[in-house]
Amino acid sequence: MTDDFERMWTDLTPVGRSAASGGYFRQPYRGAESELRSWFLEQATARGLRVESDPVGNVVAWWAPPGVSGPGVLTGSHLDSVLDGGAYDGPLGVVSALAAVDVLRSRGFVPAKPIGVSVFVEEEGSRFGLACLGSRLAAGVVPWRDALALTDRDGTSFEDALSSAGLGAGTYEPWDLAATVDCFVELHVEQGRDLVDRGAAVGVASEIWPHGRYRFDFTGAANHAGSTRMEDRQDPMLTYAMTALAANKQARLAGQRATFGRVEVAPNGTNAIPSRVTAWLDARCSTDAGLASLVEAISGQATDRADRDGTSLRVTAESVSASVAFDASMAARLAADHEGGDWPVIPTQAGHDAGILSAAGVPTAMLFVRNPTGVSHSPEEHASMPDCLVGVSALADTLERLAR
Ligand code: HGY
Ligand code: MN
Ligand code: MN
Repeated sequence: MTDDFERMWTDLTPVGRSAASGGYFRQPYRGAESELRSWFLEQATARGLRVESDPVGNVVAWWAPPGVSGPGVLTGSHLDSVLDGGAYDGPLGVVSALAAVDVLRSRGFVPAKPIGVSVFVEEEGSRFGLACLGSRLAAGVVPWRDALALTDRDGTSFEDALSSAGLGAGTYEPWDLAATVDCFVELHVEQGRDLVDRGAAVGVASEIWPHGRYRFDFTGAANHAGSTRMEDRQDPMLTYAMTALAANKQARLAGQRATFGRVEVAPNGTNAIPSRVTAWLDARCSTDAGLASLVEAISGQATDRADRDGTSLRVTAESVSASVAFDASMAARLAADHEGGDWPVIPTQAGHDAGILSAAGVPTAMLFVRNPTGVSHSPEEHASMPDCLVGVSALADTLERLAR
């Protein structure tokens, strides 16, 4: 199993990797991500798996031995990355799923239900702004027309991106999840330090924190950076800066998370007061009510500041994911009775396709693999090869339990 996994991992390592930062740029329907999808199809075909893909490029490679049919056990993750992201977030779940099928076959295990290895597109929402776009479409929770109208930073619509990738369709039929998926398990590198602090290589997810992405449009008055007295300005950069500080303070007070990681300034000149600043807030809380009140508090303080600065503000929710509590009995069952003791059952503040399928009523679980630093969404993201291999065996054991 080791060489299978290591060979596949070596295949992927250079794809979409920046020589400057060592980080990954694998945005959907662009070179690197399309290369990864072709690689996946080759791997599936080499294993004799039956490949099904939908009009947006979500794909499942099925292992269904003769006489085995009906709703299957789905396992997989995503191949797209955030901008300058890590190697493990997403691909670890896909490669581990292929390697786990190899392990089960080498054990002579014959599944009583089909086992499908899945790849959902645009999980990060790093190109079109809506997190888990592929799995949301598959689950039927985002209207097709709305998805087609999403645009990237260059103004390219999702519809145009699909057609230039040779994908797309007049209409999109959500998956018949009840008929095709018995349950879903996603293996993912942990994005945090819970496992490393517990000295555990593998964990099971209990929940996903609710989280959202909110666009803040600050509008002011362009003017000369030199001849305009400070008291005469309507400077949206000032309103934005105070908002970023307020968000940080509010999140600390409430023990939650708030991040402004993306800002666009117009006209972005060195010697001119900007006319507009657009910034995106990523907010995450332990409860849905907490998320609503954190965003409300930040928006309220931003509006008050705008009034003082003579600027204006519009806040638009672009991507909101409600809290997900995974099936507790399924999590407990999968975490129990392992050599070396039960796996810890832990929360995550990161969103996943597993959250979308769980919310759509599919019995769902997540396995986490230890991340020695906890760092993610960064070139520094890492998991040790021994821990990755432990993850493959853990996933194989889990699939065996689910597909028996
Ligand atoms: O942003 C997230 O929560 C996840 O990594 N997609
Ligand atoms: Mn991610
Ligand atoms: Mn991920």
